[in-house]
Formats: sequence, C-alpha cells, structure tokens
Amino acid sequence: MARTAADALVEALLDWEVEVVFGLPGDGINGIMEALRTRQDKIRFVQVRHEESAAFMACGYAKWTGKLGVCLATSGPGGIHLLNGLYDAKLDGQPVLAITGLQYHDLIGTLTQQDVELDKLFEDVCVYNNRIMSPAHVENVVELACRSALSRRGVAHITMAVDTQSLPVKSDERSKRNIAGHVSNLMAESAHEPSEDQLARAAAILNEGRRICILAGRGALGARNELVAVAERLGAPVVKPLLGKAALPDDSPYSTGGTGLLGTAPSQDALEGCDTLLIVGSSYPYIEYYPKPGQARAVQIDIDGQRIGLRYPIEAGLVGDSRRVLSRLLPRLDHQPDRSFLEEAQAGMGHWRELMEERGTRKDVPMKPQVVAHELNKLLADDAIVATDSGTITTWAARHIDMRGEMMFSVSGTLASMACAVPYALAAAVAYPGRQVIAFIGDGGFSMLLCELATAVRYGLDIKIIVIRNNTLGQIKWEQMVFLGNPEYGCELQPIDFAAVARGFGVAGFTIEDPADCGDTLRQALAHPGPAVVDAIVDPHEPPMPPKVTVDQATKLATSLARGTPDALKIARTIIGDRIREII
Ligand SMILES: Cc1ncc(C[n+]2csc(CCOP(=O)(O)OP(=O)(O)O)c2C)c(N)n1
Ligand SMILES: [Mg+2]
Repeated sequence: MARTAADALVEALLDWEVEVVFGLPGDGINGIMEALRTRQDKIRFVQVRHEESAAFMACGYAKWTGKLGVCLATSGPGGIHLLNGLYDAKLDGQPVLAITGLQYHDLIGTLTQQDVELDKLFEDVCVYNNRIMSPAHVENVVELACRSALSRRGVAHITMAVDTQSLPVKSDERSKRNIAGHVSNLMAESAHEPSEDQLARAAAILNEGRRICILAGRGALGARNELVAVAERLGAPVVKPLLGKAALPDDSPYSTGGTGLLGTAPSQDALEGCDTLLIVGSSYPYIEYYPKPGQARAVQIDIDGQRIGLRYPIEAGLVGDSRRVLSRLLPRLDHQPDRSFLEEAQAGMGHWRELMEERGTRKDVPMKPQVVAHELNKLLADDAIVATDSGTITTWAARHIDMRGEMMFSVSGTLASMACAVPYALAAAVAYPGRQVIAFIGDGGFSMLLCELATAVRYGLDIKIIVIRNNTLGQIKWEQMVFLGNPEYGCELQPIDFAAVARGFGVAGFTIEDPADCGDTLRQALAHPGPAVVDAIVDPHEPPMPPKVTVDQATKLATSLARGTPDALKIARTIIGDRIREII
C-alpha cells in the first residue's frame, strides 16, 4: 500500500511525540482513521461519545501533562461539536491541535453534504489554522501546527479534504520550491529572561512595599518552592485564583486560598489592604477583586508579554517563566521585617477555616453540599487529580478541597464552561493511570456530557464522579436572585437518579442523602476498582455566599424573595439557619 497523505499526517504527529488522539470517526476522516488504525501500537485513539468531550479532553490532557493535546473530528457536525472545548483551550492558554475533515476537494463550497469550511469557522479560536491542499503539503503544515500550538499556547487547527487523505504521497508531486526534508520537528524552549533593569526595578518596588500581596495563577503551578521563598522573604500572603490552586498547598502559612466570589475573606482582605501587588502567572479576569487602581504598586511576572498590565496597572513587568524569574528576583529581595500584614492574613485564615469546618460538618437533612466536599477532602490521596466544573460546585470545591503534596486541580477557568469536569478527569486517567482521579460536578454539568460514562467503561478509566445533585442550575438561580433581585426562573432541573443511570452504563453507582453516611459512602466509592458515580442529593437552597456579602447583594436577595422566587420561605429559613457571617 502506498503511503498516503493521512499516513504522513499521523507520522508527523509521532514525530511530535503525540501519544493519544481523542476523537470520534466520521465519513470525513476515514483516511485519517485508517492511518491511526495501522499505527495503533504507537499512537492511541480514544473514542469519545461527543466531540465536545474530545476537545475538552485534549485541553485537559494539555493542562495535566504540559504536552500537546490532540483531538479529531469529522467534517461538518463533528468539527462544529469541538468548538466549545477549543475555546476552553484558547482562553486558558493550552496547546491543543484539532484535526478535522472536509468534503471532497472538488466539491468544497458547492453546498454539498456537510459542506462546512471548518477552517473558516475556526478562524477566531486558532493561533494557527490551515487547510492541507495535497499530500506534499502535509508535513509542512502539521509541523507548523504543532509548533504553533506549543509555542503560542493555543489552538492549532488543520483540516483536509476526505479524498486528499487517501492520496498517495509521491515525491514528483512537490512544487519546485517545496524541497523534500526542508522542515524539522524541533521545538525550541525559551527561558524568556527579563532584563536586569526590569528585575532591579521590580525588586525596588517590592522592597519599598509594607503590605505586599502575591496573586499566583496557573503560570505559577511549576514554581512552588520559589513562590514560598519569595512569600517568606516579603512576608506576603499568597492569593490563588482557581487555576493556580495547586501552586501552593492550602496548609501553607502563606496561602489565603482562592479569590473572587468563590474565594475566602482573608484573600479579599489581602487584596483590599495591600500597598504592593506581585502578580505571578495570572490573568485572573474578575477585575473587581483586584486592588483599586492607585491603591497598590504592582509588579507582574508572565510568560506572555501581551498580558503584562492586562488587569492592573503595572510598574515593572517581568516576561518569563515564573520559576526562573522568581529565582532571579529572590536574591534582590530584602527580608520584610514587618510581618503584621502576613499575620493578619494568617489570623483571618484561622477564622475562615473554623467557618469552613462548621459549614462542612453540618448534620442537616437535606444534606448541605459543603459536607460532601468536606468529607471528600479528607479521603483524597496526596497525588489526587481533581477536576471540577462551573456552578455552585466550583465554590464548594474551591473552599473545601485542599491542595497538598502532588495534587493537581483544574476547571474550565476563563471560559467557565459547564461539562468540562468529566472529560478533564478522563484525560487525567489516560495520562496518569493508577492515580486517583475525581470529577466534582453539578447535576446540570454532568447531564450535558453524561454519555462519556461509556468512555470510562470502555477504556477502564478509573475516575470517580461526585455529582452534587440539587436539581437546579444552582449558580444561575443564585445569580438571578443576588445580582439582580429577580425571582429564579428557568433553573429548576428535572431530577435524574444518577446512580441508576451509572449502573445502566456499567459504572458503579452510589447515592448519599444523609450526611451521617457521607464519609462511608465516599470511602466505598473511592475504593471501588473502576469508575464510579456518587449521586449526592443536597439542599437546593444552600447559597454559595461570596466571602463578604455586600449590603446591595443582601438587599437584592431579599427583593428577589419578596418578588415571588419559588420556595422563598425555605430559602429564607436556610439563610437564617446558616447564620451568615459573611455580611459586611
Ligand atoms: C456550557 C454552559 N452553559 C451555561 C453556562 C452558565 N452556567 C454557569 S453555572 C450554571 C449552572 C450549573 O448547574 P449545575 O451543573 O447543576 O451546578 P450547580 O450550580 O447547581 O452547583 C450555568 C447554567 C455555562 N457556564 N456553560
Ligand atoms: Mg445543580
């Protein structure tokens, strides 16, 4: 059999050490599937049930491993399904390669079947996007696509007409300038060292600060020791936007946990009270939680110069890998003799932990969702991989699941898409067999890509899915009430017995309703050999309170209840019963 264009494509992926492709076959990619079939000993094809999952899995794989994530979908609808997961990768800066098919090369743009020019559709999501025109074009384009995704930390897309995929690669069909062997698969790393000037300037600002706060995001994930050393030197509390949760263990004396709506009060106090801000690898998008402009002098470290000064006015920008930059900065930093700002944060964390302990150990029935996160936290391995989703569950996971040891944590951060948690968890199980992998998800998000339970079973991917079932799109219900003062509308969900559904897929199903059983049932589920779903039925009226509730939010909530929110009385009772301590 002659070597085809699709063979050349898959061989180029092998050159880039791609080990796994997430996707679903279709008539627009049959040639590529054949090239994958004949190389299945070298490159793994993981079949998904919905292409959106394949893109989320590629993004999750990139997040967990730092390697290129690859997804594959057919022409037309298959490619369209990828789009949400690809935007997730774009917005969280992950290297992902999407491969799709097109219709027959001489029918493209003729309203033929599945005639969607996916390169045009994907234009906005990509850092590199190209249509492979012939077998002699394959190698050039694939090499550049992989290199672009990795070096620009974004999505590359390549698409190829279905008939082109099966054309033989012939040396005499190259154009005269396309000399064979003129490209390479080399990926050159760059240290991106900042200049001496900028380092000196940054150090001077930090050394003049008295109340210094560090904001450590996803770019700080590989810089734990350096972050601790700098925080120690500066006497600075470290606030962690959610994607940076694993940058520092939660029991570190410098950590004040998360920030924003789902964060902690000490983080908010640190940001509101600092006179100097050091941003390490974060583009945390909720600008309202940063210090007020003019309040703090700021230094920012980011690998991407484009992001310096994106969210807060910066006096010194250090472009580079955060680990290297922090270690170059450290020798220039003075020991901050006044530890009072850090001590305030530590005292605040003491109170915050007590509050979380109280919230996580409530005996109420219906069970409080925090109880599930709190009990789960006690059972997680020191190298567990935790994926969560968008909803009130994000708050429970952020506040009650602590990072320690080699744990990893992620979520669709900047896109904040629902339904990422299960695909992320599956990708983690593919990348790290044997490690404990958790998806902590809401009933709305889980039902969106429920089909992937079949993927877990098919490949023996041992993930544990903890579903917080409140029978509502909880986050939005609270937003309608607390942000706008409107009665909840359109959020209630038709209840699903997820444990029964799981069994239908061949997955172990567990149900928890009574908080007294929560720890034991979770322990059984985690010990189960193979994938398991825990359907945790919780109080739908438990609000994800911001770390500090403003008077405006409290007033809007009261207005919403008065204006006819269903179950207003129960909600009011729940809130009074919670003895809200967050009101400012
Ligand atoms: C794909 C997508 N659709 C809609 C939203 C808006 N949204 C954010 S959170 C949320 C509710 C999530 O509900 P659920 O998964 O049940 O979690 P809960 O908030 O109830 O804990 C919605 C609809 C979104 N972020 N992503
Ligand atoms: Mg829900």
